[in-house]
Amino acid sequence: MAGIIPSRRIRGTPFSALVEAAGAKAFTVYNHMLLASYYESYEADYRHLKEHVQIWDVAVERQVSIKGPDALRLMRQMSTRDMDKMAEDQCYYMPICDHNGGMLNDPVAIKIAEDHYWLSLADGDLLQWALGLAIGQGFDVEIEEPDVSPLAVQGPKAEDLMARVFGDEIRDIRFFRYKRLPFSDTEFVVARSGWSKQGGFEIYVDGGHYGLPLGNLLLEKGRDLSARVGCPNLIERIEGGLLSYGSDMRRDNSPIESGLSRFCNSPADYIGKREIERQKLEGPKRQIRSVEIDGPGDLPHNGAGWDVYGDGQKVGLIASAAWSPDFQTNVSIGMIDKSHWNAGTRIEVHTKRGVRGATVREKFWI
Ligand code: THG
Repeated sequence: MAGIIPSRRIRGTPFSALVEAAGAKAFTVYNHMLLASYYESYEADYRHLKEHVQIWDVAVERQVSIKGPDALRLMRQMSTRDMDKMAEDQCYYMPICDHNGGMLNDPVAIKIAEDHYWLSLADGDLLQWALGLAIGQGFDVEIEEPDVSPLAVQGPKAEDLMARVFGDEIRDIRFFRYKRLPFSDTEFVVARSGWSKQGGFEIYVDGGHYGLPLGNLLLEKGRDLSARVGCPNLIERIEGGLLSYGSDMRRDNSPIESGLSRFCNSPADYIGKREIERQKLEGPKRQIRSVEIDGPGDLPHNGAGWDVYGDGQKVGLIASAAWSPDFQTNVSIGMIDKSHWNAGTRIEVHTKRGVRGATVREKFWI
């Protein structure tokens, strides 16, 4: 495939020079910004991520900053989670839904202050939803996309590398909590989070000009740890059941269908609550499932997903699949109808190169 031309619409990031120097071989577009898909290959990147430490340009996780006297009020309206229980140093993974419970995004929210939140977005123009709600109801809040770009440090050696740059304080940061830590003449929000199951941190780089100095320092201090520039890895995130909004679920799916019921516990009258509570009681029609697709590992890539059939009927869609070197099978994430979602059910996956057998599983791989 030919290259992508960056422009004001398809933006580079503060770390783009690092990504290019490291030789990213393929890109996708996410929040109107470039995101590397792999460097050496999906499999080589995967092996390295599971053994060492990688530095990821995830600036595409753009922040929507919501600040002002009505910030908490707006967050209570948008979030399926209990905003009043959020600690001052906490991050929340949260579905945000329309009035029918259809998912609009699944950001990580960060509480910056009592009257200030960042929503670290998945792919989608959620700023416009927040702005519309605020303007339409006359809320006293400022809503903007600040110059804040997450840099993720992921892998089993992430903690050691981070300690060399930010000090041993980072070792005490709990999962989905953050500390403000000094860097150069400023400080950054540093959270224990990230879109892998290998452990690690996300640094919310506030000010694009700090991007390259920080990235280069991490690479330099991580040389003997085999630190490399990397990116979220398709195989590893499927093994871990980390969902990609826009692919695995979208506006026609509720958080209950997306397997995110445990994050729908707000006592507030948030948007979408009626349908979400109904589905919690009565159960959804379909739901996210871990699906193992029979080998070999040469599934053709397919932008639209693969239709799933059972007993001669269409019973679902698989949007993400890859060969797993560790589990020696095709790992995948499917949205499967209730009739066929029980663990052990055999289904058929229709690909451009023929039909493959597959089995619904109880859980993801890692
Ligand atoms: N980090 C930040 N922003 C993001 C992502 C991120 N924005 C886009 C995208 N990723 C949002 N989607 C997810 C999906 C899963 C998780 C985080 C963001 C995740 N889930 C944990 C899990 O499934 O193991 C559980 C989280 C919890 O228990 O609270 O981490 O990665 N900044």
